[in-house]
Amino acid sequence: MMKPVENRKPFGRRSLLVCLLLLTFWNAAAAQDGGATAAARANEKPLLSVGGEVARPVRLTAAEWAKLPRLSVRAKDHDGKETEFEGVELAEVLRLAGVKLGGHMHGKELANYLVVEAADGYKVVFALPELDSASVGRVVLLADRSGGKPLAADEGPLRIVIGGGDKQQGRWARQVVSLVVRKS
Ligand SMILES: Nc1nc2c(c(=O)[nH]1)N[C@H]1C(S)=C(S)[C@@H](COP(=O)(O)O)O[C@H]1N2
Ligand SMILES: [Mo]
Repeated sequence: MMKPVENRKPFGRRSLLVCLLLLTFWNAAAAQDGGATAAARANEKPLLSVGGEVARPVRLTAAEWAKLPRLSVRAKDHDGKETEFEGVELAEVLRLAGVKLGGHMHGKELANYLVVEAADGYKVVFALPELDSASVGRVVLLADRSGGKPLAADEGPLRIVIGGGDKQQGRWARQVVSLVVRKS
C-alpha cells in the first residue's frame, strides 16, 4: 500500500546540504585531478628543440631539461644590474644532439654556426667554435632562473645569457624555443 502523499517527508534542508557538500567535494577532487594531468602534460610538452646539421635531433621536455647539469653565471643585464643567472650551458644541450665542440672540431666543422630562435621570431647566431666554455673561457648559458627565481613569462622559460663581461645584450634571446645548427 502506498503512503498518503501528506506523510512523505519533503526534500528537506538537510538533504540539500548533504547534496551541496557532496557536489563541493566532487568538484574539488575533479579540479585536483585536472591540475595533476595538466602538470604531467606540461612536463611532456617539448621545452626546446635542437635540429639542423646535428647527429641526433632532440626535443627536450621539461622533465629531461631538469636532469641536465646546471651552473650559474654572474652577468650584467641590459639595465646594468649585476644578476646571478642559473641554467644549463648551451654547449651541454648541443652535445646531447651529437654536436662536436671545442677540441673535437676539425676542418669544415669550424665554419658551422648556431641559429637560436625565440617564440617571437627573434633570431641570433653564434659560431659553434665560440660555444665551448673550456675553449673560450666564458659561458653561454641557457638560463631558466635569475636572482633565485624562475624567469618571468615574457623572458623565459629559457633565455640566452652570455657571461665573461658581454656589454651588449642583443644576443640574450628571450623565450628561446629552438636551436638550429647550420653549415656556412
Ligand atoms: N625574443 C627576443 N629576445 C630579445 C630581443 C627580442 O626582440 N626578442 N631583443 C634583444 C635585445 S636587442 C636586447 S638589448 C635585450 C634586452 O634585454 P631585456 O629585455 O632584458 O631588457 O634582449 C634581447 N633579446
Ligand atoms: Mo638591443
